[in-house]
Amino acid sequence: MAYSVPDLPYPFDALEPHIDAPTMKVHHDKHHATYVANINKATEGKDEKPILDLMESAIEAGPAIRNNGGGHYNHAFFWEEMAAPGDAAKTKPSAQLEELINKSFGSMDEMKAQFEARAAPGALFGSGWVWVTVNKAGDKLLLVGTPNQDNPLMKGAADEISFPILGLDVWEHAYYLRYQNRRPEYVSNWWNVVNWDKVSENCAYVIKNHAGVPVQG
Ligand code: MN3
Repeated sequence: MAYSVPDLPYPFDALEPHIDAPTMKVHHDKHHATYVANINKATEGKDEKPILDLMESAIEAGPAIRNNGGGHYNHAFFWEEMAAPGDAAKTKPSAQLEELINKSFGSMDEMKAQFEARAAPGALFGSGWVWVTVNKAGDKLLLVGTPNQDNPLMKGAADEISFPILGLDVWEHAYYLRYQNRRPEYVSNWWNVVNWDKVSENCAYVIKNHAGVPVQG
């Protein structure tokens, strides 16, 4: 079974005006598809485990698995955590997630402010991702920035392995058509399309299973 690009759970234009349809189309159909084609090449003839299972040892497995396996996992995860602005606005953090946010950051507003600071070009130079993760003990949220297509599930990508519940792609291809160099504006607008029901589900999953969230494809 080869890896595949999962369908978006909404139309390409669903996230307008915060993320534009042409960006979504090229991001999903070209960028994500290229990672999938390349991870299939890198794992050809081998047993293709769920992509999640490749993450922990991806860095020691070498650049083909690290970059393309990470690229596939990260994008499959990213599509699922968003929803059309009207739908996203109806979602909210679960009691469990809200408690962890308050305990770890003080408040949702403070978490968002710290996230935006972490995603700023001065803090995360070049291409990468910013994540909200649950620590290994399952009792605290962390903010983690990773370069390129690394993620916090990979041993060696950050100080400690932790489990993403929310992640933002801050590669230029994720925002340049609409925002050009204005990455901070992309980041602050993106909150309007975050599906907190899905983030809450991710949070419950990682706390229950002490493992990363499985993805489609
Ligand atoms: Mn991307």
